[in-house]
Amino acid sequence: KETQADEFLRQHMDPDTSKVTASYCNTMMKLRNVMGEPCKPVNTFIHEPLRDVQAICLKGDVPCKNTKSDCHQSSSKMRITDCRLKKGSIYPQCDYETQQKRKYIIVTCEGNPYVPVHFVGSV
Ligand code: UMF
Repeated sequence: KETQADEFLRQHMDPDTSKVTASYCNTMMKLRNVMGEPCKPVNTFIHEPLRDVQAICLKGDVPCKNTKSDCHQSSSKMRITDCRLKKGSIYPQCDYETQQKRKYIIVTCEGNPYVPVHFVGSV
């Protein structure tokens, strides 16, 4: 069974990609099997080394806006791609806009080792 940590890797990690094209999100959302029914509205991929993303859990505690337990914010901006569902897009034709950004990211972490399990957002 896929752990929450493995799910985070599948849905949010793409360290080896630096430049993305306009079709990146449509390709990746399918390839990583992120498209459920209904289409997932927003999903972010992170283009930084895994160790740097895992390190976020060890510092940078910030309050969570939702109910999730323990939020951590990166101390530096990270290269990310936000995939946003286009208006009017209906499952199974989930059509995504690809937006490359450099922002601080916020994750929740769990377990031992204490690793990222949810992507909360970017600021
Ligand atoms: N989410 C992102 O991927 N990026 C954002 O900037 C905001 C949200 O919050 C629910 C889901 O929205 C999260 O799922 C996250 F994937 C996505 O499985 P997760 O990571 O908790």
